[in-house]
Amino acid sequence: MIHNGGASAPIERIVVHPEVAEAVSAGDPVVALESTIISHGLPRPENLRVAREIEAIVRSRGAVPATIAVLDGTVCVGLTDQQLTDVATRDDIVKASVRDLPAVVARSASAATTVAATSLIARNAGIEVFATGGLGGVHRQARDSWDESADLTTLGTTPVVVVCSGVKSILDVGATLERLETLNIAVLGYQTSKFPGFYLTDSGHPIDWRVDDPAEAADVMAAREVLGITSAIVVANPIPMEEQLDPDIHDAALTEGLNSADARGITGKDVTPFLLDHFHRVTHGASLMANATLVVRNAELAARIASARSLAQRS
Ligand code: PSU
Ligand code: MN
Repeated sequence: MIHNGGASAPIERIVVHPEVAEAVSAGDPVVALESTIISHGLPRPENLRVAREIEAIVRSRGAVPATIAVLDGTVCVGLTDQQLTDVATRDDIVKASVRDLPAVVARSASAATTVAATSLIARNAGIEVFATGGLGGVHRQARDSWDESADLTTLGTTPVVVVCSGVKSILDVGATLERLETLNIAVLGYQTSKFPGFYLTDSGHPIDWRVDDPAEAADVMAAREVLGITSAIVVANPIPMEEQLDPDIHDAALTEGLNSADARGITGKDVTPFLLDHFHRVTHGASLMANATLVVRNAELAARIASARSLAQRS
């Protein structure tokens, strides 16, 4: 808690929703959820519908959802429905990675948190399991642009489990897998030995480790703790083949999107939202449907892993 200039009422800088705080202290399952996918990853009005659906599926699997965002300078861990609506509809929500958080809070601004910022805040609040769509990673022109998401370096030092459908297919997937190795971030395929390709079931890259149920993922979490390892574990959960985006449509949209980003001089943190928006427009909603499907499925699996972990810690 920080006092506002000494004179006026104190401002809470971090507020954990009471339901989340209670679950964390009781050792009950909690799943952290990111907010950039709501504000910058999905178009309105579907973004709010999907955000609510993600929370609902976490609850239906017996875990408490904790969507994380910064509203008017307060870091909120677990949102009310009004706050979730604010993230989805307000025009003043910026995209915040870890480095942006201090400025956002100090200015009393509002922000959606990326995978990096969400995992850091979640871990500080005692939440171990986190669900998203696809991680950030190494961009295709990184050799020249040096554009690599802070999701990677943050996960290298943050002991969470991130359930995702691999990394966004707009990225250089092979290079990102190499960086995950360098940063000591474990990658476990969920019922697969192939690294998922976000909108696509298979990115074409193999992975070394596979788990077949939530209890196996919880075993790996327990072993990580015993070993004193403090990097993240990625649980890669592919979208089912029947629900993936048509690979030809995907490849055409990607080529066009990368050219268009280049032609317009889109750089830095605008690249990812620009490319995702491009996909949603040119595929006439097919990529949106795939994105919504995979993120809801990831939230469901995260809730099951959080439950398995909670059970294992009690026995
Ligand atoms: N996954 C999605 N949609 C998204 C993102 C991930 O399905 O919008 C967001 C995440 O918040 C991720 C961010 O952390 O994109 C990565 O952005 P950048 O490449 O600028 O680090
Ligand atoms: Mn970037």
